Amino acid sequence: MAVTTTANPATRSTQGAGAYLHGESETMPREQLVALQLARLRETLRNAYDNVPLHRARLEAAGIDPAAVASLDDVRHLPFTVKTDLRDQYPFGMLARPLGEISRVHASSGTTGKPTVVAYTPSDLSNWSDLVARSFAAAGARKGDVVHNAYGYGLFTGGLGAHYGAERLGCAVVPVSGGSTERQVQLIVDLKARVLCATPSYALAIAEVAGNMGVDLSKGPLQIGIFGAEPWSDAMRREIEARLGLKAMDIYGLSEIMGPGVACECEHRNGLHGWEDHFLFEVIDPDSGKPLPEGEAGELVITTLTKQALPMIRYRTRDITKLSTTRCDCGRTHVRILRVTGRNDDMLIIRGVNVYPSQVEAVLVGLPDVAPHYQLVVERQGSLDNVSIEAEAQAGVPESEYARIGKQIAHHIKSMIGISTAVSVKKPGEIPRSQGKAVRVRDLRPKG
Ligand code: DLL
Repeated sequence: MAVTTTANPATRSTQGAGAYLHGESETMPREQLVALQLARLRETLRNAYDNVPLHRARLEAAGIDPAAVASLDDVRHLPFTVKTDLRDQYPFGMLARPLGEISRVHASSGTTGKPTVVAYTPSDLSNWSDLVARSFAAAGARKGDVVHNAYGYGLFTGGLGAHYGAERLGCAVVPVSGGSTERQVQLIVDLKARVLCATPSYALAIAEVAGNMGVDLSKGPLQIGIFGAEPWSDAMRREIEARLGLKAMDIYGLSEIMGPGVACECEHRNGLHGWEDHFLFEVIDPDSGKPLPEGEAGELVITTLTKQALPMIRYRTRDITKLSTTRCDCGRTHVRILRVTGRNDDMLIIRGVNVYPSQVEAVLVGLPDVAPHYQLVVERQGSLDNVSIEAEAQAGVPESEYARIGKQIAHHIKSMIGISTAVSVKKPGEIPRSQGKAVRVRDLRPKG
């Protein structure tokens, strides 16, 4: 692949931070946005009903006539779609368009069984690029920026999704993907990347390798990080910002709905603007399935409004968050999705207390002598599950200190999260580093 390196700071756009790319859509009055959503919802239901047997059967069973949906409140009566539906319909059973109209396929690996396959028409790909470009602009990227894209290229939506979105914005993309981290450091410096795209855990790995190479990236060209694809805490955000000398912005998305760019932070960073002209967002109680009022935490449910190839009706993301439609100072009217703290599937129950790995991260990162790398280890002991924490000492800390550091971490975990758990402190480099999504939980329980 050719790498374009023509960007020059002197030719950069002079727009201020947080400038809108699609001003009219991004600041549309909410009543207008709701009317647009209703019209597009009807089209989506028609597409799903006419072209996807599973959706038609579910809508009929629920007694819903797509043409009769009169208001957005009716959404609560529509059936849910879940990840296993895609697996059961593997590979193309949920497509609303014939393969002759499909131009790209992505897939998520899935830990067990078949992957989840998703597909896009040319119009879907174009909307996706627009939304990633809009997200990047909200995060502070500009035409003319060099964008170092370290999201994985391939079946994962991160690499190509960010790539075409950055191109659409007018950036010069360095399509480096994950891995060969020393080379990444060199490229960031030599090509003067202003924007770094990566998972937050890989961004940290890049900073660490740079340090080992004697390169201080905090004094380098990077100004903006567009990080997502996994949960990360504010403590991690501060750590990454200090090490890389950039402003770290959160981007959210999932392959079943599109990929990166479903939602993104603006310069105010008080939630991620979910692009409501293309998606309908709800939060439900994960146990009862009932919609929750704005501001209450629950499972995010998303309905696509413009997707042709893979219309999704009330897709249960398993991600836990809250919504807010209060006005954002940036002027965008689109709903804010508060940072996703974790997935329902990643929640551990430690001695009766529900814990997400990101809560442990928030305690660990920033403690003196402790490096920002960790794993939670789940084991079966008799009939009970036991969870312990593996943390890592910072370089230069004598091993004789490890026991004291472990006790200190256990103390903080107890006082901040309320659980007593064993902590072992590892030597620098012993916790595996990620090149994509970090593995935060090592599950050693017997399978099956
Ligand atoms: O991770 C798409 C993506 C790529 C998003 C690059 C952002 C940047 P999947 O592999 O299908 O797609 O995984 C989707 O990752 O349901 C969340 O659990 C998690 N996730 C994604 N972004 C965030 C985020 C991509 N900003 C799953 N914060 C989602 C927390 C996130 N979790």
